[in-house]
Amino acid sequence: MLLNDTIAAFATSSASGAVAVLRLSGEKSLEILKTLTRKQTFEPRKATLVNIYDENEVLDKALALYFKAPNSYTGQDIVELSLHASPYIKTRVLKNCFKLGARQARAGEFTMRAYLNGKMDLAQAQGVADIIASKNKAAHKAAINTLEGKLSGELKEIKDSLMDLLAQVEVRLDDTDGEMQDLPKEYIEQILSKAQKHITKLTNTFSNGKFVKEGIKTAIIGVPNSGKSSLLNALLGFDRAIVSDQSGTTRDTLEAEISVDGFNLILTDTAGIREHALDAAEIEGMKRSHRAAQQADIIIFVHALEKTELEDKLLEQIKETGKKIIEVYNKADLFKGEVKKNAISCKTGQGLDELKKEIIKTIGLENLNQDEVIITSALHYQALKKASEELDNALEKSAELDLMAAHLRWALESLKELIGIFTPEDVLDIIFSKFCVGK
Ligand SMILES: Nc1nc2c(ncn2[C@@H]2O[C@H](COP(=O)(O)OP(=O)(O)OP(=O)(O)O)[C@@H](O)[C@H]2O)c(=O)[nH]1
Ligand SMILES: [Mg+2]
Repeated sequence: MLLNDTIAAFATSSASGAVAVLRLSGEKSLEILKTLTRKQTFEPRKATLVNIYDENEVLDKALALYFKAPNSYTGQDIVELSLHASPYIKTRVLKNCFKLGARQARAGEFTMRAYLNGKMDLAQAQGVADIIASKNKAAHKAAINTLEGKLSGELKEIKDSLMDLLAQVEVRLDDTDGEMQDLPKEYIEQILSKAQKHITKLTNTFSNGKFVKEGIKTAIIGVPNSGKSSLLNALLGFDRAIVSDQSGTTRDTLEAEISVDGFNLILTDTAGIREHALDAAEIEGMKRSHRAAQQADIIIFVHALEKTELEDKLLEQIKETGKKIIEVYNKADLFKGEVKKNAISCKTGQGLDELKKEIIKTIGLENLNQDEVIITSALHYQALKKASEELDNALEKSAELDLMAAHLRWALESLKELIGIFTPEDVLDIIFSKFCVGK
């Protein structure tokens, strides 16, 4: 990991737009800016309108911003150029930066530098990636909390209490003359249990965190013609899937996303499942329906108007997946007489708002406190789980000080890895490669 070279990349997407922001970080940034603009002085943090030159030609009129180290995102000298977003201008300016000694930044390299220079810890760096990726209110809130250091704060609190305990244990292990007073077993256990509880509180949020970050996979399953595609369309608010009165209309699975109460639902419409398929394509379609059910977080089982033996059989099969299932009775507009529970009509929209609420409730997100820290990263979850296991071991050995200390050290290592005090380089690479280039 070279911190010394100067890196360059566009921080804005390559899709069309009016402005493209080119970002440089490293020692040569200011020199490169001066050469590109033929201007000798730049006041830090002050936007300046400049000409960008290439050979003797004015290539663009741009806005230049210079951040002087260490007061920048990466902690190094940073230059940001807002260029006109012509692919032609962008390529020429970037090439010139390379000619002047910069190199292409790798994915996440700016944030990695920010982390390595102590501008943020690893948990916060993850927050940066999450906030860029956030597609809905809940994911955004969780990312902001992480970015602002709420998760880091909680981790630090746990870490500090355990470090303190470890220090007290270690002096006693070194004290071969037995001059120090023993640490009461209850005291050790109390500290370990408290940390353990705190970690468990965090890991418990991960089941929800996954839904917050990735959305809730919702498969729509049922026999042919029950109105699955109609339901997808009705929830989406437009005609995405083909609907017809013929059985076996849908063959391929079809995905569409909607937002409910700030959460993302990833809806999958599937082929109706029946015993005798018309052709090979329908057989393959039905296979995919079963697969969609297997992969879903929750299943909406759409009952047909007439309950048949086949339908009962299918429902039993679907129940075997062990997934959460919401049964709905579609075409309520055609029902006469008593109103069934979970009656919906894709035609009139009856019951659809209730269905959306039911999904959020069944998944367990209804009472999610979005102000609290939520673990959304699998890496964070694994590190916390490992720390938790080691604390369990430490608690078990609380009477044997040296063994207890060993487990405590391992628990601390996991926590430190999470915050990034002690993180192997390959792990860093994995984390930062998930970023976009230019961040
Ligand atoms: N009256 C009424 N008709 C509906 C309703 N929902 C769907 N239909 C009709 O039911 C028929 C089947 O609808 P689809 O949405 O294609 O059913 P599907 O479950 O996707 O069917 P396959 O793709 O063949 O498995 C169509 O003629 C729809 O217009 C409803 O709420 N009320
Ligand atoms: Mg269909």
